Formats: sequence, C-alpha cells, structure tokens
Amino acid sequence: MKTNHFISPKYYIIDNMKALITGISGQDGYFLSRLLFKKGYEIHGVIRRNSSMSNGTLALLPEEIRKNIIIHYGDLTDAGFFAKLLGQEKPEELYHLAAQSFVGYSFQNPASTYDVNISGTLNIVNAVKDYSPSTKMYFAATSEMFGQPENTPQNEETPLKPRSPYAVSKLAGYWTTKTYREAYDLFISNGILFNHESEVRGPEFVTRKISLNVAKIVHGSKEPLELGNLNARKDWGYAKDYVYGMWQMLQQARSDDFILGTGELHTVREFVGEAFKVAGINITWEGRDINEIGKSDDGKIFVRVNKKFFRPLESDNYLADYNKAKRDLKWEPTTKFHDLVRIMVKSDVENSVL
Ligand code: NAP
Ligand code: F7E
Repeated sequence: MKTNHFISPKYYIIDNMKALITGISGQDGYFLSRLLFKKGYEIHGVIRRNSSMSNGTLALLPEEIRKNIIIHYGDLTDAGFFAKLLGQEKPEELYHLAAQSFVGYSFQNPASTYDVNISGTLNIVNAVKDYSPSTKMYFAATSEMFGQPENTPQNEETPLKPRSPYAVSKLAGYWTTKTYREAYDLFISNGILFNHESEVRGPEFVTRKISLNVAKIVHGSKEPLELGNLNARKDWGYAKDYVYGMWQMLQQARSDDFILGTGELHTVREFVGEAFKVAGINITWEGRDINEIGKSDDGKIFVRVNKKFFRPLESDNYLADYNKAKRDLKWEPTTKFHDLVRIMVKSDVENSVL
C-alpha cells in the first residue's frame, strides 16, 4: 500500500480521476475500491489507526489493487484532518462511507454513534465546502431512516421516521448534506440504500453471522446458531451491485437522492433456511417465539433464539421502490436473494475453518 503520492501513470492516464473513500476498510469500501480501480481511478482511502494494525477488508483486496491505494490515517471526528486532506487532494469524487453502521450497537452507544455519524459527516461537508467545493460527494444514507413506514414500498418521497440512534444519526447526516447542497451549491448525492450484504460483510450483521455459522457447522461444529428476531424482514441485495449505483450517482449532470434496493422481502428465518440448504441441510422449525428452534432432518438442533439479540425497537416493513434509480441511472440489482445467500455461504465454507 502506498501512503502518500500516487505515481502509477498507467491508471492516471486512463481517466485522470481521483477518488477519496472514507470507510474504505468496510464492506462497501472493498467493492468500491475494486470498481474504481477497474475504471482507472487514483484511489485515496481514509482509515483509522487500531492497536492490531489490521486494515479490515483492505487486507482482502488483490495485491494489485491494494498496493495502488493511497492511505491517509485519520478519524471522522477530526475536523482539521479532513480540512487539510480535502485542501491537499481536492479529489474529483468523494465517497463518504465511514460510519458507526451497526444498528444494535447504536442503542448501547448512542453518543459515540452521533459523534461519528453526525459530527463526522459535518466535518466532511465543511471540508468540501471550504477546501474543495468542486468535489462531487456521495453520502451513505439508509433505508433505516424510514423506521416503521406506513406505506410500502418506499420511494424517495416516503416520510422518514427513524427508530434507532443509528437511523437518527443518518437522518441528521442526510439533512446536513441536503442543506449544504442547496445553501452552497455543492454536488452531493445521497444514496438511500437498503440492506446489502456480501462475503466480506462484517461478522456481526445477521446475514454474515448466519453464513459463518453454517460454515462452522459444515466443518463439524456442534454449537447451534443463536439469533434474535427471526421474523424481521429485510430487502437484501448484493453490495457489489450497490457500489455501482453509488458511482453512477456521481456521473450524473446534477446531484440528487436515490433509493437502491431489490424490491424483494425475506425474513431472517428464510435466510437461515436458504443458507443451510446451500450446505445441503434441510431445516424445519418447531416451537414459538423465544422457544423456537431449527432442526435438521436427523434431529440436530442447529438454530436457537436468544433474547440478547433482540433490539429495543425493530424497524420493519421495508421494501425498496427503486424506480427512480432505474429510470435516471439505468441501475438495477443483478443478484437475486438465492444467489446472494449462495455466494456468502460458499465463500465461508471455502475460507473458514473451525
Ligand atoms: P461497514 O462495513 O461497517 O464499514 C464502516 C467503515 O467506516 C469502516 O471502514 C470503519 O472503519 C469506518 N469508520 C467507522 N468509524 C470511523 C471513524 N470514527 N473514523 C474513520 N472511519 C470510521 O459499513 P458498510 O456496510 O460498508 O456501509 C458503508 C456505509 O453505508 C455506512 O455509512 C453505512 O452506515 C451505510 N449503509 C450501509 C448499508 C448496508 O446494508 N451495508 C445500508 C445502508 C447504508 P474500521 O474498519 O476501522 O471499523
Ligand atoms: O440486522 C435481525 C435484526 O444487524 C438485520 C446495516 O448495514 O442495514 C444494516 O442494518 C435484521 C434486524 O442489519 C439477529 O433485528 C435477528 O432486523 O444485519 P443487521 P440492520 O440492522 O438491518 C441497514 C440498511 C443499515 O443502514 C445498517 O448500516 O436481523 N436479527 N437476529 C439480527 N441481527 C443481528 N445483527 N444479529 C442477530 O443475531
């Protein structure tokens, strides 16, 4: 990995475009880096120091891409760092993906979630306004902002009624970017993205928790998978499709807000059943609520419910109406639910050991 100046003429000449990614070490940062590399961008990424010197999903990128990413060490809560960085680099595009993104954690740690997601976003837009106003910026908003919508499916006009500190923080970020866009004539597009998952999804998110546990069971574990609300329903897509939509938003003549999703709803229980099916295990359900269990045909208990994974409030009834993205960006999800589950389980079965 490089740490300051990009000097690969090969990629510079193709496009002469510079992109800065916050949250490059997360799931979406991984897929976006791959996409922008293919398109010939000079990629800059912000990561924060941690004691184990681990770089998250950056470590999973092919060497060819990783060594061409210019890393800047900094934290979202550091306004001075971003002012200096934007002034120095003046990227054509900025993808602001960094966030405390785990909804469950936001109930336990609302203050730090607000610091990172609200003040952090304010630091970014201030740096853009003051030091690089011609940068086109993407902000990672979320379907969580809908809370418990009365109407389904949701589009860009659906009222926003957040139901978690995470969702409140993202709503504040969303309104901040919209206000700055209008007030200072900045190009900032918001992606209101529904759940998107992948083989590099963080392990605490339910889909990856399931795929990792199925893989452990395939490799001989006897520990049942413990989950919270099996009835929760989500519109789950594949992250690779969604980062393409982010990039498309910044290629438009003017900034706007777009929903990306699949328009398909599935419960956590369905995801579990499908994931075990990929591993050749048929799950049948017995019992109710907290006593519900998932059993294999030979009577082994592979799934249990544990109260500790329930949230104080659940957001539900989400379903994406992504017609605007389809019409204006020509964007459509290409990976169906079954394929997504298969990609995740197969990857974890191949790559994990007990
Ligand atoms: P993710 O895997 O959790 O990645 C979050 C990234 O933010 C990581 O690189 C993390 O760094 C970084 N970060 C967190 N706090 C930071 C701080 N204080 N300073 C600097 N960097 C910090 O999230 P994701 O799934 O890729 O999602 C990307 C964005 O889209 C997030 O803003 C998320 O809220 C939003 N979003 C996601 C979905 C989804 O379904 N994935 C849907 C809608 C919106 P570390 O590696 O150091 O932790
Ligand atoms: O939960 C239920 C849980 O943590 C999905 C983030 O990317 O998408 C993500 O947020 C559902 C919830 O993601 C467990 O209650 C049941 O209803 O995977 P999750 P999320 O909360 O939907 C949105 C769009 C974002 O913006 C966020 O950044 O699954 N659930 N049992 C469980 N969830 C977890 N994590 N663990 C369980 O054991």
